[in-house]
Amino acid sequence: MGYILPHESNAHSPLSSSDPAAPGETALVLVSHGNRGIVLSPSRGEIEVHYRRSVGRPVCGDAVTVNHDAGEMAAVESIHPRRNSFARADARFRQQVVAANLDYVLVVIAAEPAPSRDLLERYLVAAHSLDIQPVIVLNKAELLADAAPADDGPLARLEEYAELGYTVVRTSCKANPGVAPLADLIAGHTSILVGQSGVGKSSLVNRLIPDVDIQTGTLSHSTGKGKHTTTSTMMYALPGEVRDPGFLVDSPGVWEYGLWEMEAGDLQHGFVEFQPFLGQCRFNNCLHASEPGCAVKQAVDQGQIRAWRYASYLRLLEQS
Ligand SMILES: Nc1nc2c(ncn2[C@@H]2O[C@H](COP(=O)(O)OP(=O)(O)O)[C@@H](O)[C@H]2O)c(=O)[nH]1
Ligand SMILES: [Mg+2]
Ligand SMILES: [Zn+2]
Repeated sequence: MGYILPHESNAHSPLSSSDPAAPGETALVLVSHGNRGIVLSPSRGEIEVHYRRSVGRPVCGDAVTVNHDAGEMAAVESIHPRRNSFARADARFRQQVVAANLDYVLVVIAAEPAPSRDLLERYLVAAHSLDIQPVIVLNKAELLADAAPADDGPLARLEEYAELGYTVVRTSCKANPGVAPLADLIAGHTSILVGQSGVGKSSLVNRLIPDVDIQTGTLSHSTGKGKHTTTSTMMYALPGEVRDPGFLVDSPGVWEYGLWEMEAGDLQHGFVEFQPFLGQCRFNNCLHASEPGCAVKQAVDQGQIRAWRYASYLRLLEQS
């Protein structure tokens, strides 16, 4: 394979300057379990690697330095600094990193199962706090084609999310409009699919990646188990441009609801329309709840911030 790694296509890329046969080659982690994984090596394609004990735990999307002369199996010597990372909450609500160096968090929602209240806000806040651009994907779009939803949940507010500046993409794995608009958006980028179980994330992967079974087979043949498993977070290469195809991370089943507890102070940065008003409150540690002289609350009263977004903020604040 002739892939180059995402974001390393420029002249000062570590790849362009390195001898492909040299021990210290930069490779991209596609799947990682325990102390092993599969990386995409510019010189050797997809190869199994183990991690030196000192290295820590690479995740999909990590750029790592691989030593091909380390013995039977190539060894990861180091993890390059991460541009960002996506995390889920573990059982104690602590952040656990599952993928790194992402361009987009694709937050998938659908009419069925209907999104729970504040789910979309929670994902948007998470993406902002992790410094990754969120994209709202309405899958099963054909189910909403003729009937606008009666409720006041996110499905009825997609236009307003677009007005707030979010990219909203409609897809269907069963009918029009298909997945082409999403394919165009994510080509050449690295993205992760998140959202409730049943909204169609795996169906989107199957539509977006024609050889997904082959890639899954290769990636599953890792870590000594060698069996076809879809229980791990995996990074797939998108079709198209061989030199810079883009990648898509799917995270089967495990962490679809699990967002970590957010800091009260982080929350406000996840609401894009609050930003012009932050720093203008009477108290510099204002959480914009019931404090006097709150510029955010005043903006709500004057119609510059939507009341339903502010209400969602207050609910998330209460839960934080
Ligand atoms: N009507 C409709 N059903 C879909 C669509 N995409 C996926 N599904 C169905 O939704 C169910 C859950 O899909 P799946 O991809 O497993 O969701 P995941 O849990 O998010 O990975 C399956 O029965 C799919 O066939 C769509 O665009 N329209
Ligand atoms: Mg799935
Ligand atoms: Zn305030």
